[in-house]
Amino acid sequence: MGLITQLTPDWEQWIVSNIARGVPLATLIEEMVKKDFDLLFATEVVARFAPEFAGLNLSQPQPQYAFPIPAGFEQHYASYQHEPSRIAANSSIVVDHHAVRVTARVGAPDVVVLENMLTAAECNELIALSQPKLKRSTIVDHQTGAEEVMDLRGSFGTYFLRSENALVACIEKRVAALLGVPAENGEGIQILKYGIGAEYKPHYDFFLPESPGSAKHLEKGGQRIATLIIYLNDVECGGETVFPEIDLNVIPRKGGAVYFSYCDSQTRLNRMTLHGGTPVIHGEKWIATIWVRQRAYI
Ligand code: PD2
Ligand code: ZN
Repeated sequence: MGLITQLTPDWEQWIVSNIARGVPLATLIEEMVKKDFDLLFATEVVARFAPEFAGLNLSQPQPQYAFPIPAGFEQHYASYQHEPSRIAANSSIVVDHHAVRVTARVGAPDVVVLENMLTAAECNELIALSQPKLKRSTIVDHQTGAEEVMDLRGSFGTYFLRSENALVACIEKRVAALLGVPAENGEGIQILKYGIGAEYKPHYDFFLPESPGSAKHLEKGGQRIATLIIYLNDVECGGETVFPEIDLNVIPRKGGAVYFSYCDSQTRLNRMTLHGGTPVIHGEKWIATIWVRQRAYI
């Protein structure tokens, strides 16, 4: 028997009422697939009733992404100056005997999409080393600076100390050479694993100057200036890194990466770098993130 690709009124009612009850959309799709619905069809119909899902509409500016600049903090944002990208203009950049390919760029903000940042074997090894250490991810509360488990992230993560092992040291050296920034300015590599339905709602990676909780984080190494997100596997559907202000979605590709910078040399911040991770619809998503600071992060 073929998979179901038609919706009866009672199924339609079931989807609408469960969305209204707040059931995670990925759970609805999973239930439908268990009842022999075609996965893509189930994803499409759920997205039809909740179009913000599946990355379908995430590139459109959404009301919840509006983060007005609080009075008194305009100077941190308004005068942001674009500076030349840290990543060379070449299409292929050889760093430490390893060729990283550049596949796309956005000029302002400075966003660069890369291929072959890591080899497949390096991705596999990072996953294998991380798997036993995974814990529910936390997020920094901007008011208090404390790390808390929040629904905003819905992922599991772990991290490596700088130079924790030979592979980590090799990756840090490669990233430092690619960006022309000392390896000690990087925070330790963070690993995240997202299962079906897990997402990372749009946010900034820099510490908001107006948030009381930021001071504690700025003491060590200063502001974050740039992020490198490395994809450790291919994701069958979903799990894209989305930049809603510039209508850009980056598709995870094993070994590929997206780099973006958001803090100029005068510590002014670029709010166009709002970004998030769309829900994983099918498969799982593994990433390694390196956040780069203004100074040594010791
Ligand atoms: O997993 C992602 O695509 C993602 C999206 C937004 C990761 C991060 N932010 C991050 O690690 O900061
Ligand atoms: Zn982020």
